[in-house]
Amino acid sequence: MKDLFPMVPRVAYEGPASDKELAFKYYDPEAVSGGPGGKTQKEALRFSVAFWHSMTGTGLDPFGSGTMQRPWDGISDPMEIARLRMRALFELTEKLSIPFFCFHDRDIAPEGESLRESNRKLDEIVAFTKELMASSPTRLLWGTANLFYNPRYAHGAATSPEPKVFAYAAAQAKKALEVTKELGGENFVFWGGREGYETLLNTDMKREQEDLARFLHMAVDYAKEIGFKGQFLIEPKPKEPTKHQYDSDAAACFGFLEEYDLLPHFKLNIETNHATLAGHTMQHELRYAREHGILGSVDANQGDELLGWDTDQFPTNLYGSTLAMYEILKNGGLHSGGLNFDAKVRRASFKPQDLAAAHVAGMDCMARGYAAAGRMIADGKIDKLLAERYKGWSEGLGASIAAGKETFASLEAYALDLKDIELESGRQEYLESLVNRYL
Ligand code: XUL
Ligand code: CO
Repeated sequence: MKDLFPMVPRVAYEGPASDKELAFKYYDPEAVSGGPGGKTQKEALRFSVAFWHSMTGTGLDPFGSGTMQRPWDGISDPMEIARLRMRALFELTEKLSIPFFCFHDRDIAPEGESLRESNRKLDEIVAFTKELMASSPTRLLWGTANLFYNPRYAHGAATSPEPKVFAYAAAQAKKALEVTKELGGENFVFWGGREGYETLLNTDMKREQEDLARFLHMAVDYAKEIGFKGQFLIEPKPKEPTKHQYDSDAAACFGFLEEYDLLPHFKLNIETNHATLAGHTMQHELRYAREHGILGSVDANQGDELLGWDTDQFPTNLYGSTLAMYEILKNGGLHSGGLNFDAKVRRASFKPQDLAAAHVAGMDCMARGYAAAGRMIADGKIDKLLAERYKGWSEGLGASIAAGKETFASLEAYALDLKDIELESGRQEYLESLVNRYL
């Protein structure tokens, strides 16, 4: 088949000294070096292209039209465009040694007049995708249903006050689950873009959350019925497009999953820019998820500290990627999850080369962070200092409190005449400079 991106070469690892834009300086797909675990970097990092940003996105923003130069420019048949986009996806993943991709149902095939017609178009593109997969190493990391774009979802999908919308969303998610299974997807994501509210004056919050939980239980039941073995993931985000989204951060998701008996079935897909919008660091969100056993996958991107919205930039911040990879390594990796570049090139980066360069930049940043986090863990200084900080809890009084042997009264008896409790320093500046040494 003719190349759709002839200007994008097969990208190879050339090492940190390389000056080439389209060469890997740190990501060495087949190399086992770079982090602990005996896996190749490709196996450990499990990179993925987000179909919606990289293939469907046009560069459109509220102030201007699309800018992207793509091989389907000037073509008017939406199904022909859909096939070209899918071919382009496989070309990009293969040239860049990216093992996975992710999609929403409506990214890969156009929506029809009815759900029946949309399903028919989707089936056609899924069959075409399967053909491409037969001769390609590219696999599906996750699929999802777009339950936010169409005007019918203006008040929410699973949380809409209109039951007909709930039914439509359920039918759409059912189909998305079927095609994800058909394409061998390893996970299935729910991002509640419209599952929230603009004002509580018109919102029955309790009812909406119950409806959302019911919807997710239906998904779990249907997966069982059709034998879909992939991992279900919820993607936290606090706001945008709604003012308040129910899945606002990892802790809110954990509480929700626990309350509605969904914890055995769901983990989280944590996105860097969503963490920032929630007022957390990515490390905080990953730490919370990992310590609660629900770290499933990552949407690897970054925001802009000066902008308060979801800019979805490719990750190039080494400090952030290192601390994220530190949590991921402590989680024993991402298992069936991966590092999905839920990121878009800037509107002014409109050439196909920019799309390749952006992925190269993101992969190099994450691979370098992976190596740095590996050094951090292997060196063990941070783990040792952390253990020392809490050592009081494994001896004497601390051990007794931790074992549940003490009460307010017994502690009062202990504390009444205590004087001069000696504290250790938190040593934050030293720890931060220690991290810089691993970078
Ligand atoms: C939106 C977002 C979505 C999800 C999938 O902010 O991150 O693209 O990743 O629906
Ligand atoms: Co995302």
